[in-house]
Amino acid sequence: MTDARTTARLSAGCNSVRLPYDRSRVSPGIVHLGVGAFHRAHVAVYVDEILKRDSSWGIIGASLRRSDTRNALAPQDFLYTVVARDGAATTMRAIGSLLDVLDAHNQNRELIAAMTDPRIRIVSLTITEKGYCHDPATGALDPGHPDILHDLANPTAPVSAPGLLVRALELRRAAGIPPFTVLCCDNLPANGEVTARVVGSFARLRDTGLADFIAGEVAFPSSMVDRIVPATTDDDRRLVRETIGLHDAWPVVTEPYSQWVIEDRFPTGRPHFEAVGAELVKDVRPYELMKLRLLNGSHSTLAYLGYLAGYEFVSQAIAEPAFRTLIDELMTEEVMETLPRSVGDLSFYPAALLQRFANPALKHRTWQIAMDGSQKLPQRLLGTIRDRLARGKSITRAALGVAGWMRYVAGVDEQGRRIDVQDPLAKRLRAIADEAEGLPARYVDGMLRVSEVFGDELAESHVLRENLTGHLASLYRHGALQTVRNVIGVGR
Ligand code: CS2
Repeated sequence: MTDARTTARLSAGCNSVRLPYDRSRVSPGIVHLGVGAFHRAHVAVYVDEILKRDSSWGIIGASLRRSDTRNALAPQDFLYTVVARDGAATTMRAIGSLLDVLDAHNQNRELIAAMTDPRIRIVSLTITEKGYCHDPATGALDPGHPDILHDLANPTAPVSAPGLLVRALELRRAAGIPPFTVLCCDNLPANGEVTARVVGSFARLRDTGLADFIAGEVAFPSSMVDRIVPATTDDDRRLVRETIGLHDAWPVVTEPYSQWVIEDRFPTGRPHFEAVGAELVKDVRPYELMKLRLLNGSHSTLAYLGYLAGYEFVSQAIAEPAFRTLIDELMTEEVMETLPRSVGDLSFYPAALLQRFANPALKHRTWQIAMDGSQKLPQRLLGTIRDRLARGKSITRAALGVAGWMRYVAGVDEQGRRIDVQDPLAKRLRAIADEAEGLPARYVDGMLRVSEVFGDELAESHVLRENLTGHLASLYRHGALQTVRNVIGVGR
């Protein structure tokens, strides 16, 4: 931080930062909930391009959990640098589409006022899987979730995304302002439907008239988002400072690749997204399945097994030939067959993903991806497993990913060190591991009863149970790397 004092800070007043549009003329058209690194390297970049053509789509961001993003970005007028890197090249650009970042707790009234502003026509979301306060296995709202209970008791000062959306829609309805479109940009299958379901259920718990209004008037298009964006580090800040000569408190470092597929359902208007590289389609589902099962399913598998094998970063894990083969086989021999044909020829996709994972310029921690597994596994690996079991096909590799998660959330690594397991269910999962006293079959049995993750049907599958028990026994006995080595090639 001494650097901040000695180096001029990125700010709008600084001549070195030139945007290709007049930022003083930009007005807000989008409120975005969840201004993490991903949003700032993805939607905010597409919108930055839009602003060259149409200045009415600036973004007001909101952080639902932390105030650090606002604190870092406010002194630099919410400008920041996006650094796109791979082994060959590094490019940097300043992004000006974010006009403000509000802290949902300390600036709750301002946030609700922004969401009620008639200029806002879209509220988009990247609040991560757990932000939906839902049951990951079914996608239904969890009415006992602490944030939901809070918002039911305090409907005018909500803290959850469903609570904020419902309150703002209620105020807009009362004021005769047309509703905004809710655009989910999280890694969930049918993410628009999931959002509509949790928002609708929450509204119904509050007021059935309001729930009917939302069901009839508000659009919740689905979208598939893709860009690998690791958490920002001090090394990233240093790189930006050395390159542009300015201190940026919160740049984001990402890969060159970016994809956004959006269901075209925006009754209250939208930016010309197709002009800036997004794909507007009728049905996003095939794209979501492709991305969640191939990319995210591989990512989670690599994260758990890679962490256990001692790899800090994804690029290190994928450089290990056994891991690379496992992930390649997971995609080509297990996931691909489960994907709808309508998504087109995907033969290029696994190799392209392996190359993205190998990007040596990204310091993407296996620990970061390992977070919140209970919320991620259903759509990343369990869907593949369910579909394959229904066809009587082998699930060896996908089940190894799930067993890796079980081994990981037990909370102790292969060297006996504590793992910092970040997951809303962490305590409960750890208790199940402890009760199993090292017996894989007992541990698997306890885990399969976690219905928020496995639902009812998978818990009954003997094939899944046997696969998980065998893998887990091997993970404990031989370690992750040896287990991966033993598994690759199996079932050919
Ligand atoms: C990752 C994703 O952290 C994770 O769980 O799998 O954030 C992944 O990098 C993105 O979905 C890529 O689009």
